[in-house]
Amino acid sequence: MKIKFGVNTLVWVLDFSEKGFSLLEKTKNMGFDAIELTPGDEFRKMDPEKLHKKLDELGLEVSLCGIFNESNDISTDDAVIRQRGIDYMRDYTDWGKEIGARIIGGPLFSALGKKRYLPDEERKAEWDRSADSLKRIGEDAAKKGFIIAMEPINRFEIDMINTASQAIQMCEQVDNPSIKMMLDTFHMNIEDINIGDEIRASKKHLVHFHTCANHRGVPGNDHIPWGEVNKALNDIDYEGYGVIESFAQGEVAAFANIWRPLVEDQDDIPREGLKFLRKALK
Ligand SMILES: [Mn+2]
Repeated sequence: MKIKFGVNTLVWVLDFSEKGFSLLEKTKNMGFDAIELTPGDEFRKMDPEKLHKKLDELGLEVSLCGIFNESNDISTDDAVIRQRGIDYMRDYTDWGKEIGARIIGGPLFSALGKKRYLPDEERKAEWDRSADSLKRIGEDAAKKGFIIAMEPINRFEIDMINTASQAIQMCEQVDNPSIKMMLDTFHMNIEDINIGDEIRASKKHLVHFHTCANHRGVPGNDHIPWGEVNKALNDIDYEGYGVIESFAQGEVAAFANIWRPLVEDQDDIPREGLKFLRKALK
């Protein structure tokens, strides 16, 4: 399998910015093929040319991670807010293209943290509004050769797409070659019935993958069925990235409901994780 490994900057910081440029070297020195940047709105302040040059010098590939919040939620009934989300994706992909990225992953269908009881018809209306917004985002992204990878997120963090099969359903409804899906073993461990089967079922749409421990600590020192993950990714000839994602201790960790140190040294998550994943997924 031609998997390449990356690490998400959330392992160290909340919003990646120019202050975090040393993470690029650090990632390269750890032996990763790619870095996944989560800049939040900081991307607007970063010179894409400078970043692209730095990545090229290091020989590091790059992917992006994004979220929506209540101010730019593409599924809400307020057209002004939906448009803000569509504009955000246009700007983010413009910038992303300039740094040499071509994929953005994340729960890019609704606002992170939205969790409500809704009558069925309202839930369906939200879903359809999200699909319509994604069609517009996809039209723009396709022109740039960019791909949006929708990530199912567990029930405690979002109330729209929690499982692989829901993400497949959204891909099929949107029906645009630039609107695809990703999976994350941390979320799959909570929501999916059989991790291998769901990976295989996602074959047509799966373009990105987060290789996380079930507790967000070191992958391999956990109970994810990595042998089954490896078999399933090989069965579908997966060729994308495998990205380690965790959350820096302190404020960033609290954002992800992590209330205890997962490791003594935060660098152990990517360093030890990569060592394990290179043997486990191949
Ligand atoms: Mn993830």
